[in-house]
Amino acid sequence: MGMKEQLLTRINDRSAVIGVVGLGYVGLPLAMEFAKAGFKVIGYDISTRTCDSLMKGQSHIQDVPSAEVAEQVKAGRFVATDQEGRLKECDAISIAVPTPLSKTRDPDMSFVQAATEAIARNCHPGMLVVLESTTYPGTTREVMQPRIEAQGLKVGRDVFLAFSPERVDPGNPKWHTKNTPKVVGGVTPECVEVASALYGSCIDTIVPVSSAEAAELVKLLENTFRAVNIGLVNEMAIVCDKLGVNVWEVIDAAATKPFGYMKFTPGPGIGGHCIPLDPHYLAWKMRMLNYKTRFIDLASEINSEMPEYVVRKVARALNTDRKAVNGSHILILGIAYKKDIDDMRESPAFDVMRLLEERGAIVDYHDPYVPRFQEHGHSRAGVPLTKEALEHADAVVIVTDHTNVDYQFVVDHAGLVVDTRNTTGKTKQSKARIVPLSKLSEGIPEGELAHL
Ligand code: SAJ
Repeated sequence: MGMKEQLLTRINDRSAVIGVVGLGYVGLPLAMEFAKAGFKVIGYDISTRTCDSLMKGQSHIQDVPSAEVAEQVKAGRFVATDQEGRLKECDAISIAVPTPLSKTRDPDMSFVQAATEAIARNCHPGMLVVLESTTYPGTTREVMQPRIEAQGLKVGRDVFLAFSPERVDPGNPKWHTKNTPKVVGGVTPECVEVASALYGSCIDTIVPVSSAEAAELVKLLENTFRAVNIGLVNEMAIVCDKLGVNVWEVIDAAATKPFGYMKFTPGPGIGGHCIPLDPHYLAWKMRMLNYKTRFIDLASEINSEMPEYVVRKVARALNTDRKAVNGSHILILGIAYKKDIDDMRESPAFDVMRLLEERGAIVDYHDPYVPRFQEHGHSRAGVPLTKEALEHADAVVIVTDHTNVDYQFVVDHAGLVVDTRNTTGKTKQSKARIVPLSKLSEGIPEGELAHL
């Protein structure tokens, strides 16, 4: 029986040992799905603290309940370790490590390279390796394959190598690792077959594609699609501002089209570990091939200008009250990168706060999901959302629209609210002067406009 048949048998009878490298928002949910499917799972992470807390049954990932971790640890189906030598015991390994951008917005492949080295030092005949981290097309074949074959193992015969993009949407109440279709592309057809069998053991829908490059590009298309369309609606917000039109009304009306349209909403910029970064992996690869990906570059330009656009709106709104930004007290509502999560990575709120402080504003923030964060080596705490805090602020700026904030309370006690997310569109007329993202007006309460 060949290596492929042996591995398929061990996957089918659940005797295969599965490794997951990187126990973050992608790796930990995946490890739990493999464990729940009946496999023994070895989670490898370089953070000893993460491994220790997981072994105590504590989850650091919002979408993974601690009870689930504790159950799998207790059942002996999941172990978290910072010892890379444990990877030797694995028949299949999924890599879910970060792929950030460097300061010059070039791919930072250091985590993928470190994981590849750890696996190369511990791989053996019959092993399947799957890269899940978002990366430029060609990584699996150009970076991982040579390193593994340098161990004297032939990909497609002795070992199997595939790419399968992660599609985790943190905080999504409906779509999880198990029910989100899983694209799988391999370096050879045998690699696709084995990787599809592995993921098919615990994920409802498998979508095999013909190559690792195709799978790498699927992910980049998905997230470039988002970045470009968010850039489009952000530009539409600026267009509506200049025309004095409510961009939210335009978008909501356009969204009634039952075909050929998909709703995106403007905001103060884009954050997260996917959308602002992933498209630049493709742009970088294409630059190496002397091609300029203009859509990606333009979307990035517009999206990264939005914090400045918001700060200009705040300055104009304060000016209407004969106030300068300099010396004004400004309360930012919501600093996570999107609503109802605690993740702040790449959040545009930090750009808005920085730009306001550079102009001399005294900035506080309130975010029920982010009570404090580390800034320049020291801890910065949010303030409670009280009547006094709202009355004290010269301007309140809604940057992230968490559902659990009482926006009626905000508009009842604040004097000026700059709303970048249209959360006040549903509040009753109140004391506050509300300035929306696109200039409907800068002074007339929304309710009175209906008669103009
Ligand atoms: N944003 C807008 N307008 C929109 C949508 C998003 O301004 O219409 C902003 C958000 O506020 C946020 C950023 O863009 O700052 C990213 O938002 P996102 O909804 O894309 O959320 P992410 O970053 O969590 O994206 C993830 C992605 N998942 C992966 O890449 C694995 C993405 O592919 C998902 O489609 C997305 O979740 C989702 O569906 O929400």
